[in-house]
Amino acid sequence: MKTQVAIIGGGPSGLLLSQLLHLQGIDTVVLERKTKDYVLGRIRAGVLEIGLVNQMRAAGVAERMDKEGIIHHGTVISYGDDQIGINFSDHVDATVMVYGQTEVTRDLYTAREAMNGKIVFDVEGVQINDADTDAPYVTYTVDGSEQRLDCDYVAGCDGFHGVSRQTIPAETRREFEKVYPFGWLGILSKTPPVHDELIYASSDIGFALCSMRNANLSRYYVQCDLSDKVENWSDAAFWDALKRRIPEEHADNLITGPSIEKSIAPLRSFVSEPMKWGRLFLCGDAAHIVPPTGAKGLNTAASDVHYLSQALIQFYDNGDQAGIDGYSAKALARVWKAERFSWWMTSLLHRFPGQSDFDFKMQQAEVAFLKDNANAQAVLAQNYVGLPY
Ligand code: FAS
Ligand code: PHB
Repeated sequence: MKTQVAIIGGGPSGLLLSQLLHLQGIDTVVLERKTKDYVLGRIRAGVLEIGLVNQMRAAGVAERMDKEGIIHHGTVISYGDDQIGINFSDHVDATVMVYGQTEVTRDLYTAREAMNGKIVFDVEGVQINDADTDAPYVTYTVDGSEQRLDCDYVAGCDGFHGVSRQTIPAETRREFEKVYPFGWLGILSKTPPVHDELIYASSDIGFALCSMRNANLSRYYVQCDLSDKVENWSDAAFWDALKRRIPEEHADNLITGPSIEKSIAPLRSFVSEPMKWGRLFLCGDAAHIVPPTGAKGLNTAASDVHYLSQALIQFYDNGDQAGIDGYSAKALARVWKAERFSWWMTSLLHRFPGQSDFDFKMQQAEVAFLKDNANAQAVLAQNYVGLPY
């Protein structure tokens, strides 16, 4: 089989890239290790920056998002008894859209299938070959038979545990990592959200986040130990921990219910440079990971896809290689700003095991400055709604 762009991974990065390239007449094949149902069963991001919203609209897959998504004009940061309302429009001319990553991925699959996009599920043993030559090809197995896909370029959209990043020689890669000494225990419940905006809460016993998917589907998180296991957390224990971490006025209004999904995500900051090696490009979690505190994971994958799709469209349109050659530097410039904001939000709002009294005072001073200073709030708003592409 031959294609112009082989895309490894059928998550949001791979699907959005495939859709944007298809609309410009560029042929792609998406190779996905799991089934579609498995991919759609993963509960992840919930907040879309305007950049991703606009890409969904440009990709022609925004109808349901624009109907069911919820526009948010601000968010709440609470620290102990203090609550700081960040009203985005006081600082930037932008909002965010609350619409689950699961729905983004579902909309992309629906569009790809409606346009007869070539997506191969349940692939095994994907290998990227000769990426450092002018004739790369991908080999894989599906239904027990070995396959070869010749292509012009390979987009590694296969997430943190994929094969693409490992295809770049270790001596070429520079990896940067910070692992946080805690995780997030998240639940999904068919209950009305506790507040009409997200609440990022920091308390003496740890962090909590009140988020949502729609008027009757809420997403909540509490900071948990790295050694914690989901089975150790009953729903009652989760709701109790959440109530004790969020402001009393919200805790009193919290409507609880059975969890329909419960999972623990570790928190790490990670970047692998470069994001291009020969004719292989890395996109999204294949190249970088952020702690979800700043809602930047999916959104930074989206900016990678923007830069890469524009570069490939430019090349196939007129042979201009500038975008392709400049992809890694351009993507990384924005990636590192998302890493910084996610690290800052995580450092500000979590209780670190063994945190020194001095570090605790620094956290309190940072919150006090945020509360009192409009410029500090503007910086948070600019980063939260999404820095320009
Ligand atoms: P993905 O990991 O989503 O997709 C990669 C795809 O490649 C997967 O479908 C995988 O099956 C496939 N694949 C892997 N190896 C392969 C191989 N060898 N061959 C073929 N296919 C292969 N971000 C937020 O903004 N907010 C959040 O709350 C949030 N929560 C998260 C919770 C968890 C547990 C995780 C892991 C991530 C979370 N993220 C969150 C980040 C997440 O949303 C990612 O940024 C987003 O999924 C990135 O999309 P992709 O780059 O497409 O990678
Ligand atoms: C979510 O709704 O899952 C969510 C929202 C904002 C975050 C992280 C997760 O920062």
